Amino acid sequence: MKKVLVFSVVGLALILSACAPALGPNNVPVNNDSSDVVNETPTPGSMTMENPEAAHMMEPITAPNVQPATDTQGGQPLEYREENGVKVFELTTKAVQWPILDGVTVTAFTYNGTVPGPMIRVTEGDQVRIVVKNELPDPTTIHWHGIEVPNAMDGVPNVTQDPIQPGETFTYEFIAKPAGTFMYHSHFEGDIQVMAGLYAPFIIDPKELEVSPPAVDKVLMISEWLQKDGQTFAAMPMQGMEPNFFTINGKSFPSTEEITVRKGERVRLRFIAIGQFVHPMHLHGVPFKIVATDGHPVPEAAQLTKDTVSVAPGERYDVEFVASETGQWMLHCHILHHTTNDNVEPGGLMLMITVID
Ligand SMILES: [Cu+2]
Repeated sequence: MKKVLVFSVVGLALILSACAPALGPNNVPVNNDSSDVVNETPTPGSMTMENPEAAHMMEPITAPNVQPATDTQGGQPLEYREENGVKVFELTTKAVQWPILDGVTVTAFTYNGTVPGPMIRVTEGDQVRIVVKNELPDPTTIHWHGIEVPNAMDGVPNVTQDPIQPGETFTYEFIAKPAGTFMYHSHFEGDIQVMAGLYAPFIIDPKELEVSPPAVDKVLMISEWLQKDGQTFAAMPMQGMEPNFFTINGKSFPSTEEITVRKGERVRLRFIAIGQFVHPMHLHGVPFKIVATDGHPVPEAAQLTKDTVSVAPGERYDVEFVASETGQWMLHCHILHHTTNDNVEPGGLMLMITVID
């Protein structure tokens, strides 16, 4: 009986509010016709449908005759040759079938056939030259994220350079500075090409050698994938395009690499988020100190002690800890959907740190 009465009162109030004109600030009537509201604020998905130029971002990543990757581990140091004091690196962009997990392979756009691409590691002040050959079906450019390069080397298509067309070669050259954790990635249709795998670490070591370098110094590049019915799409924070696979250095757990360290040794992890989602990375067992942000050292007195650090797209955090207890300690993202493979746990952004005696 009481319920009926409550419903009647609520129902009456709704009818009255629907009949009376809604009042905005200063009692000015506002137009609350719902059809207008729908037209004025379309959802991203409907924007894409209505905008043919944007529709390509919802198409699968494809290239003619994509071959399986021949290397299985990404982010490995890239060899260089010296020419008149210049360190010369060679990169080729190409599509490969990249295994992120046993039985799961994505169609990836890569530097030299791996995800992430090879690590460029030099010393502060080095003159570096990077020769880029584009073997993708689409134009591309490379942006040297966080590195203080001359404007013409910044890699922004149609602003600082013409896009590198398929089959073309472009040469970047600059002095590596400052020291720190950086990366390089595509800046052409970044929403597609970066999500397809065109990213890699770029580490600039300080001129003065570290007095006591850590026993383990590991770069961890984090990204996301959307793999549906054997096709790969550029994952993004948009309805219908959300990721279902998550990778650290191009691999999902349990295919992520294991880090082994002796008890008492110091570990440095360089987190780099290159996808389109934030990842609060959490370490079991011991806390860590944040020793550098976006490549720049944090003064000791300002170093936060934490066990979770949120790494947003484009950010880098260098963290350090001493492995003080033996055992298998897990490092994982604390958005727990990100520790699944196609919605099945465990998977995704998990990595095991094994501390031995
Ligand atoms: Cu996450």
